[in-house]
Amino acid sequence: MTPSLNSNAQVTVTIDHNPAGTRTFNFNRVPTPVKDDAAAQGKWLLLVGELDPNAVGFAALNDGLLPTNQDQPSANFFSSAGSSGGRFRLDLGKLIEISQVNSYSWHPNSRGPQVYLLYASDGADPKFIADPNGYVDPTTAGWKLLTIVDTREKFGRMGGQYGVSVAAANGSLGKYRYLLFDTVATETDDDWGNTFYSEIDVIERAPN
Ligand SMILES: [Ca+2]
Repeated sequence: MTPSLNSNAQVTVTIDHNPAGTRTFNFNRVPTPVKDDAAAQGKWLLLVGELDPNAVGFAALNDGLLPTNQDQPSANFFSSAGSSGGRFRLDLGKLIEISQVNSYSWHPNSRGPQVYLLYASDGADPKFIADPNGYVDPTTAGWKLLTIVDTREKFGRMGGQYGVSVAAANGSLGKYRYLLFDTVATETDDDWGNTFYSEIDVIERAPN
C-alpha cells in the first residue's frame, strides 16, 4: 500500500449531550451547527436502507436548519422504522482538507444517541467504488474507516440532544471528496432505534 498524507491522521471523537436540548444546539465541548460549511453544497446519495416516510430527507442534514423541538420528524433525517440502519454518501464535489465532521441529533429517547461508522475517500484508489452497496466492505473499495462513533459508550441510551465532533489531533482529517456514513440503530428492542439526525457539518481546514 502506498503511504499517503491521509494515512496517519489521529482521529478524535468528542461527544457532548444536553439532556433537554434547545433550538440553538449549543454545547460545551462541540461546536454549534453552522450553515455555510463544506457540506452545504454537497450531494447525498442513499446506498443501503430507506428513508422513513415521515422524515424530511437528506435536506435536513445540510440545510443549516435545526429542529425547534425534541421530536420533530419533519426536520430530521432518519432511516425507516424497524430497520437496522442505513448507508449514505456525501459527495463534497471536490477535494477538501477536512478539519472536522460534526453530527447532531435530537430526540427524547432512543432516537437521540448516535451510532455510525464514518468512512472517507479521495476517490483516487484504482479500486475505488463510489457507491458501495451493503455487500461491499468500503475498506476494500478505496475508502478509509476514519472512526466509529457510539455515543452510548458515554451516555448509554439516554435521549436528549447530541453533538459529536470527529476531528484529528493534528488539525486535519485529510483531503477527501467523499464521506460515507454507515448508521446503526441504537437499539432493536422495538422499531424506534434509528437516530433523528438533525444536521451534519463538514468543516474545511482554514489555510495556514
Ligand atoms: Ca450545515
